[in-house]
Amino acid sequence: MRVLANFVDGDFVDTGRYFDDINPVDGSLVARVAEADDALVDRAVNAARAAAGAWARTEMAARRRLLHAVADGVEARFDEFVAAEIADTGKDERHARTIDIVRGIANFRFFADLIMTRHGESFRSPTPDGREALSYVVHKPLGVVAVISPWNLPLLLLSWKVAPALACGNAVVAKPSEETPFTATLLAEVIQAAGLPVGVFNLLHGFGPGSAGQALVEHRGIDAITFTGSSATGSAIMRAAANDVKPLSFELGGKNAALIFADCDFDAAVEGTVRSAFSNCGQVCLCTERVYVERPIFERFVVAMKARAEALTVGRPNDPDVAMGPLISRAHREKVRNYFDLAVEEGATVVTGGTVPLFGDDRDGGAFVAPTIWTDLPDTARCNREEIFGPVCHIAPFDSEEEAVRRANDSDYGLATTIWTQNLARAHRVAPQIEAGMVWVNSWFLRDLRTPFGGVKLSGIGREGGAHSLAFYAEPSTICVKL
Ligand code: NAD
Ligand code: 6OD
Repeated sequence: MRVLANFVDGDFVDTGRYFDDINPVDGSLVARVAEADDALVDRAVNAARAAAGAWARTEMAARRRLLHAVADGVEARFDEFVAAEIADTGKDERHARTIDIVRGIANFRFFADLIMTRHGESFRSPTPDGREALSYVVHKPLGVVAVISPWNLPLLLLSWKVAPALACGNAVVAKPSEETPFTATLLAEVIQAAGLPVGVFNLLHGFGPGSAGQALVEHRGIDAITFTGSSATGSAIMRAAANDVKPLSFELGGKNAALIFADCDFDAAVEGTVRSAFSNCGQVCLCTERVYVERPIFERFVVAMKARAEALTVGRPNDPDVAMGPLISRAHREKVRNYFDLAVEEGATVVTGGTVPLFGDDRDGGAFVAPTIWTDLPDTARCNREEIFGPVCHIAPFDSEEEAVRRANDSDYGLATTIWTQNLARAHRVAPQIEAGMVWVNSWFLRDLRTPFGGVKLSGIGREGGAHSLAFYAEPSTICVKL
């Protein structure tokens, strides 16, 4: 059985204490994972501290070359990365091939090149004694950055933070989700082979509370924390970071709305909403869980969504007909099933789904659920307010633009909203009124890596992407010279 080891100070470290990496397709064991203890967390942070200074002084062009070498290394082992991501998550192969691993590579290339474009500021100003001062700004890496990532898009979201942190000259200690340690370990192999200096990148395996996650965020040797995951974990990390007032960047949960206006391209809106609700088994922070449809097309929209959801094939990731794999784990499926029960208690009409499919083979040991659509819940229902993070959406009618905006914004979260309309004036009028970090019009999950990404309210703190990432992973320092 494969053992996934930690990567600390340039070496792979097997601690001899293991947890299981489980395949959610059938419950089989993918690998045993060596859990980092407090001593190893300490070693990793110290290794990163020892390496940080030289890495910060390394020529930007050399850092760029090394990050491209990492991208080359992932590309060279592309199929292995795809297989590892699928083994850990059960996600459909098309998703892993065209989104997860491709974006993992793109993240390294994008930030490798972007760092070369960073430019400074300078100002000349008169001094009180009639001379002049030149003020200019230098950008300093933060030092050692802790990267904590979730399981839904494992390599994509890990590299989204590791790449800019390294590009800016920081050393990194990363902890991927305990559910998805595989591609992170392959990435450590690639980074070692690419020749990054020892200690610049370290990888720890483990859980959150009482394990490597908590030990890492509480460690005094960490200079900043960048985290993607649930809002509840974000709160816990914020408390841990408070004593040392550590800089934080948080990409957290969502309860995202879609606004479907009667003047939309109907088929495109249905297709887009099926994608935004059920992609990756509904386990993307940007997934739509609340759908508001203008009343004249409401009934037709529900009927079309039901037909499309029921046509989605649920099953094995490598079956080309399969559109949806399992949830990440049996434990997560229990959470989603509890919402199935709660929705009925709260008065939902179950349009489709709300069930666990039975296959009559080894997949019954997995974590599958059927794509699920509800109607008739009030906006105050817990199923309409809490992030479920499964292939589930509620569809409700609305009567006016003002009402649509008000109900979209009536949420503790504010990550993403989609608007479907062919009236561009309406799109431009509505979009800026939406309380979310991202609004898509007639589309979903189109990403330009230069744009700011993040959320408002419970959905996060700060923005990453393009210049916003460079702003988080380095600190400007002003130097003023009297001339
Ligand atoms: P999670 O919060 O349970 O775990 C995320 C990571 O944090 C894991 O590595 C976990 O081990 C670690 N962790 C947990 N408790 C910790 C603690 N006390 N201290 C330090 N580390 C700790 O999230 P998840 O279940 O892995 O991911 C799903 C959640 O992530 C959803 O809420 C989803 O919306 C959110 N998410 C948000 C974005 C975004 O960009 N906004 C992207 C992906 C996922
Ligand atoms: O595309 C990205 O950069 C990004 N951070 C996506 C997040 C998806 C959430 O599951």
